[in-house]
Amino acid sequence: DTIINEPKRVFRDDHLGGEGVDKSIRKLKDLRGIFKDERAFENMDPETLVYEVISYLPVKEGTQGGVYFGVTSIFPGSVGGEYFMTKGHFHAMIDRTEFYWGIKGEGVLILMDEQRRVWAEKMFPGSFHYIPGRVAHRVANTGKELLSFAASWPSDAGHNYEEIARNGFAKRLIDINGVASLI
Ligand code: PAN
Ligand code: ZN
Repeated sequence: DTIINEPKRVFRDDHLGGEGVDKSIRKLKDLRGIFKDERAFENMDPETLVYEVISYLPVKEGTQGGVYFGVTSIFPGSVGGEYFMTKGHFHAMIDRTEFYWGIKGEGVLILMDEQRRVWAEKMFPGSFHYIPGRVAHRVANTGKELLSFAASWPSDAGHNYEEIARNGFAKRLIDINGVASLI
């Protein structure tokens, strides 16, 4: 009635507490095969934390008409010059779209269509990104601090990781003399 409730909070130190909240972490050992330099990968601690995702999933996965929200935080680092990045995926329902927006730090959103054409957008606090359907998406942290971004996607989108696990993206984001280069 007259009570004004506390809202949910979205930042890393004070996340979205409560029901429907899922936290997943990805360590280097969970990302085997995604970086080009396998030798550099083998020489790093497999327990190194690469990113975490706090998701607010208010309805069951697969529900039509629902919407999900998540905050991804990618730590700074690289494997043989290739920046720490998310696995990347197409949506299982491939035509499902998504919004990303930058909260903290610096990065690059890498996009790839089904013809394997790749393009990219810079991410920074306040940057806004629309990911069309049929487009795979991955984010790399190009900065020296934590990169956090928010995402919102339909609850029936699902994730298809297999395609990217098998064939990767057609381009990689590599640090060349201190410059992030898509090659
Ligand atoms: C995001 C991603 C998140 C982690 O919430 O799932 O950034 O990336 P990976 O899922 O590729 O490991 C999203 O795109 N959801 O659809
Ligand atoms: Zn997605």
